[in-house]
Amino acid sequence: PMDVCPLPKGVKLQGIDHSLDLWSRTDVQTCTYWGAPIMWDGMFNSTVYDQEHRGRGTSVALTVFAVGRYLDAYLYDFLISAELHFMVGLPVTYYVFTDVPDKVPELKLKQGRTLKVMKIKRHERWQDISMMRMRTIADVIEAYIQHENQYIFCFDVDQVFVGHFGSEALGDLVALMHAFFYHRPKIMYTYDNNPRSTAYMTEGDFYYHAAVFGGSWQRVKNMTEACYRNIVADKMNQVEALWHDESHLNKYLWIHKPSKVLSPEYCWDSLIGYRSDIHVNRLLWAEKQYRKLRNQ
Ligand code: 2GW
Ligand code: MN
Repeated sequence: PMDVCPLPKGVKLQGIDHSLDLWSRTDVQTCTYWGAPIMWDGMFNSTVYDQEHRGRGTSVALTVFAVGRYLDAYLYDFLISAELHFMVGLPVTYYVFTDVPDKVPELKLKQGRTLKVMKIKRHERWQDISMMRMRTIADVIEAYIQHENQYIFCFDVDQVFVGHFGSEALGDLVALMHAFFYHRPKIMYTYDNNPRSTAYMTEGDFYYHAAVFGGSWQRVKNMTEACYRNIVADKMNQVEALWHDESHLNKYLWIHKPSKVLSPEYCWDSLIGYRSDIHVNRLLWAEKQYRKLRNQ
């Protein structure tokens, strides 16, 4: 309901008074052609969103996977930084999925925030570790989240919050513009290019990054189930999409348009360097430790 494009000052839409919003970005695309806002810094007043969500009693689930060495490498910094910046002021339930539950660091969380550790089995291939998240997310929504949280956000673990990532990012179905591709011509998007894969696509809207997606539990359940079904269908045909779960996510979001798109300010890679349209960093890619982590 709050997924609306910039409105004239003073207009109230579904309970949200957007007259406090600044809507001041003219250097970037702020709205998709199907009417979803693209959230850039300077477009919104986060206090308005916080007030609305606190009034509604919104609570948010966060899922993150830390399997094998990724736990030691990334999980602590991810969680500590989420406490400082992710949905501050709202109740948050962290779901940490790992094969080594004993290694999850004990953290003192802020009031209203809880952490649940879920043991999962470790897949042989890293591609499967990544892809099977879709199934696990759908399952945990079914088992727990649907009864406890209205919204869910799903994250890669190899990143660190460095700035406000708040309730303005909540919406029915939320996807993130990939930092590498948002300013590039569509011809460079790395959609799956194999007609035998269910993720195959020849045109799209944006290249979305699978490191961050979210929405209402209903919409995210539908999306993760559909992606998982397609991943299984591909396995039956002995094909694998070019960028694994990310390819399936992009295909789904081409057919089912997101109701809100996050700018790359919501997941930036410092290695890209300075860009004048990136006004703030909210989440940053952690340094890749491929040599240490991928050759085990
Ligand atoms: C992944 C690759 C190679 C070796 C290990 C792993 C690995 C991943 C692992 O050992 N343990 C683990 O918990 N993971 C989880 O999968 C972790 O949450 C991690 O953030 C996520 C995705 O793997 P990652 O971050 O190494 O892959 P990226 O940053 O290249 O991810 C993009 O592409 C992926 C598909 O290839 C996914 O779509 C991901 O969401 C994208 O950001
Ligand atoms: Mn990652």
